[in-house]
Amino acid sequence: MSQASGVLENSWETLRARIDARLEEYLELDADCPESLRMSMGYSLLAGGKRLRPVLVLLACDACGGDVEAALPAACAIEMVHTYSLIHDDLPAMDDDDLRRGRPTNHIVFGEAGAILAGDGLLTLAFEIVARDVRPPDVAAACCADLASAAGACGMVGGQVADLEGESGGVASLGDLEAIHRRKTGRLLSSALTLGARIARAKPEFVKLLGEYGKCVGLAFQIADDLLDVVGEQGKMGKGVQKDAHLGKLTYPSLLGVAGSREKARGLIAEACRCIAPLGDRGRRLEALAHFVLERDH
Ligand code: GRG
Repeated sequence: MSQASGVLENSWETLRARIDARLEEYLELDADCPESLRMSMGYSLLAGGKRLRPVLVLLACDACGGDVEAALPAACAIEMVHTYSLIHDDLPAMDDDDLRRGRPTNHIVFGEAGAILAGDGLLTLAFEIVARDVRPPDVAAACCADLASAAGACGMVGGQVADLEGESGGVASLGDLEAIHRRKTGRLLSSALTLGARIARAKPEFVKLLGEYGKCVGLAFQIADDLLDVVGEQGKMGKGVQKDAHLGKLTYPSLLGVAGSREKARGLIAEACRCIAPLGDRGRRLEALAHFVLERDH
């Protein structure tokens, strides 16, 4: 597709295969987990997806000189948190979607209670994995705090609440929109980078720089998501499109237009690349990934 995907193609597929294999292992829960719950968790978690956040964990760890194998538990954990958020976001009480990752949403198949509980199971399993499998214990504790803060009330959950409140007429400006997406999408994406850096035992200034890179890429990712809702194809996206305009949602294209949104996203990607310049050659794949976020078609 492009220069960016060329640099990434092999590593992305290889890393994704490792992530998928480990996710399957983590879902081999013991007999106390009801089969229906395991099925419902697996239905959404193992349904594909780009695996952007776990790939970022592994690339950040590698870019900081760490061992990718050691970062796999945290990579799987963040994908579980992300998948839980998608399951809950699709519920009738929230975005009320019936298509996700190219298949019927979790609540369509398992019912609302089944979907809520699958999300709860994934969220809690994520923290069990980080606490137990990330080593040494002080790094595990720092990673738990990082992930909880990104996913919680001042991060993704807070952003989701602000977004829902905005739907009833509260969101008016670009600043308001950014405040929502910085929390709803940006914090978890940024956490992927800082988790990887922490597991590599990177110096605090590098953890910070990677976190800044993540914030910029996270916002650019959201702008790309808004653009894909306008210009994307449902078949490639694996979910409904043109929904934002239909719901009258405030989005980047509705505020800045399609060209203005692309321009803003390009600026953010350039800023992200400046943040990781101190990594030199080790940061090349993160650089390529930042460009991919804007060029993606799904
Ligand atoms: C329910 C607490 C709670 C939070 C939901 C992230 C989120 C908050 C909702 C998702 C809504 C949405 C479509 C946001 C746009 C950005 C985004 C997170 C898209 C989906 O992520 P991808 O494209 O999906 O990485 P895949 O399926 O590839 O993993």
